[in-house]
Amino acid sequence: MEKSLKRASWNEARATYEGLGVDVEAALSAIDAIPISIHCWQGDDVGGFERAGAELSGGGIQVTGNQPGKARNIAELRHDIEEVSLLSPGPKRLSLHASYGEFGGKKIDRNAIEPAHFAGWMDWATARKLPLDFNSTLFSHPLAADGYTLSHRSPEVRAFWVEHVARSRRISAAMGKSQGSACVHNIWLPDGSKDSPVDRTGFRSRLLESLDASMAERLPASQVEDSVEGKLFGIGSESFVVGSNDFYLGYAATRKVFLTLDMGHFHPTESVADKISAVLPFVPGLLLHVSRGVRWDSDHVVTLTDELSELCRELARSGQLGRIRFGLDYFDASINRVGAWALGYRSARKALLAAFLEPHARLLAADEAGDGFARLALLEEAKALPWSAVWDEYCLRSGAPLDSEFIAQVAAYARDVLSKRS
Ligand code: RNT
Ligand code: ZN
Repeated sequence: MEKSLKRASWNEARATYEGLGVDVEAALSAIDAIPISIHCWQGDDVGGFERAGAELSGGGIQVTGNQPGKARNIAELRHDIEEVSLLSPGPKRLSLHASYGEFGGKKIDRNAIEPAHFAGWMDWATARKLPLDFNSTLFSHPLAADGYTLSHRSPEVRAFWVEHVARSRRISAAMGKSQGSACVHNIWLPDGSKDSPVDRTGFRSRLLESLDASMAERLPASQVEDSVEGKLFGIGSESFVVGSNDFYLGYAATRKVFLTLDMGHFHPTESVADKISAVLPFVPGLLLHVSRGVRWDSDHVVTLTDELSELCRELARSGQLGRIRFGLDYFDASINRVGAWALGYRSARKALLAAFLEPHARLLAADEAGDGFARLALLEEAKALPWSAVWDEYCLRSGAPLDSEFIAQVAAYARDVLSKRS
């Protein structure tokens, strides 16, 4: 019964869009060409598996909440990722942090990690047709405990982290090679201070030197896409962040690496959507970290906000999809982790869909005619178009639950799997 009603809404929606000059099938194909990279770290509160019970520490990021059911080992995390995949329609990748390697109970420090520690992930991901992305991990470590890594005053500490990033790049390249699709390697580091330093210049010149040293080895762009991620502030780095957006914009433009734009890393009145067209002429590509900032926190679960919708519209309008990567970045331990994980994915996918259903030709015509009123009115009309009927069809075609089935499926997994974890 419900499914036949869905059919009727779908047919009606398709006709409505046709009337506005929008080809719904083309929009569905367009979003099917955009993989969303699922971040591994929502399942275990950014703890990683370097040792049993490892936890996020330092770095100016924080997970709050104590919902039971957290993944305690790699097998549980993989199980959860499989569930998130079932709940999430559309093409996916998986973004791993370096702290999620398989170290077999041995103490392998960050300056000793190798592709072999990720061979299990590569096999697992290949079997599930899930290409991998990678992240250096420059936090939750004694040598990052005072808040500095690549820009540290100590040459020994810097050398340690340079080696870590260099090895992370090699691991990324190994992944890219084996999966036949470039692995995006993201570099984010927490360096900064609570109060204003006097020697900002010193920190930034050391970061520049360290980054250059870690990227000295030339690796094929077909295997690895390095990307640098700036930030406005973190917890404990309110007055100074060495790797600010300005710093990395210059770095990415001159070193020809990708720039990461995290939606939670800018002043709330700044539009990350606006940055896409401003930055793309100068960098080889962008990695979007799809997140949601709320007051001081940059990593709330993604929901269908105006910021996300606008970001996806700008992405759809850019005509540069080949140079934009799309990854999730949020963590919340206060609600069902798997549910939160998939909810953020689904909202991101919905925003992409709605963006590609925009009556683009009409809007552009109003824009080009200088008819500001018609443009504004059309944009308002577009917000209420029946994209949710197209979303239902997309879920049905891909075998993912409809919104009306989503909560129950998450609850069943909590009952059957998560509640059995202590
Ligand atoms: C932190 C950055 C970074 C992290 C992940 C865990 O502010 O957004 O991307 O969230 O590396
Ligand atoms: Zn981020």
